Formats: sequence, structure tokens, C-alpha cells
Amino acid sequence: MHDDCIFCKIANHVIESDYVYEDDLVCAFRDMNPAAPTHVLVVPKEHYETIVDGVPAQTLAAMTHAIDEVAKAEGISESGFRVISNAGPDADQVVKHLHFHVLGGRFLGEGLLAE
Ligand code: DGP
Repeated sequence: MHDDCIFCKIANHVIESDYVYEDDLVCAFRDMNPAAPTHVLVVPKEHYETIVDGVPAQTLAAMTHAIDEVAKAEGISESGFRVISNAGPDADQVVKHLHFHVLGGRFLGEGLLAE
């Protein structure tokens, strides 16, 4: 765990958040600045900076499973959802701990970059 990383602290319950799902490898909690009725962040408990930071396959599988569990719990499996992971400055990655944004609960627009 990185002591200066907010998502390390949330994922390991040093700081509590509004959790939606959790298992041994990952947790999911609500974004503090939601962009849609469902806006949940899926985060590994171990620290990786981005999706291409040597993340073990088991952790990636756990993140995929967590997305499915979040979608079911939020009732958006059928209506649909968008998964985004920002990596680096051009993507405006603010928190340097790998996370998937899971967005849904409304029509998210026609284009990939639509709000
Ligand atoms: P980005 O790094 O740009 O992919 O986005 C980071 C997201 O994390 C942003 O939507 C706001 C959210 N966020 C940042 N700090 C906290 C926090 O302490 N708690 C929660 N719940 N969300 C946070």
C-alpha cells in the first residue's frame, strides 16, 4: 500500500467510502463527483498506476467480475453501462491508482467521448 495514495487507503479501509462491492482483490465504491446516476469506481487493493502497469491476470479478472457485480447490484446490466480507465495526462488521470469508472443509469450519448 502507498501511504500517499487515496485509493490505496479507501480500498484497504484506512479511509471508509460508500462501497458497492468488495472481495479479496478489489473493491468498488461510489465516485465522489458522479457523472451519471451510477458512477462507481472499481479499484484493486494492490497499487498499480494504470491498466498497463503489470497488473496480474487474476486481478484483472477480479476487476471484470466486480464490474459485473456492480452492474447487477445497480440494475444496469440490461440498460447498459460504460467502463472507462484513464491512463496518463492526455486522459486526465487525476488519481494515479488504477481504477475503472462504471457509468450508467441514463443514456450516455452517442459518441465515445460524449458526456
Ligand atoms: P480520474 O483519475 O480522472 O480517472 O478520476 C478520478 C475520480 O476519482 C474522479 O471522478 C473523482 C474520484 N475521486 C477522487 N478522490 C476521491 C475520493 O476520495 N473518494 C471518492 N469516492 N472518489 C474520489
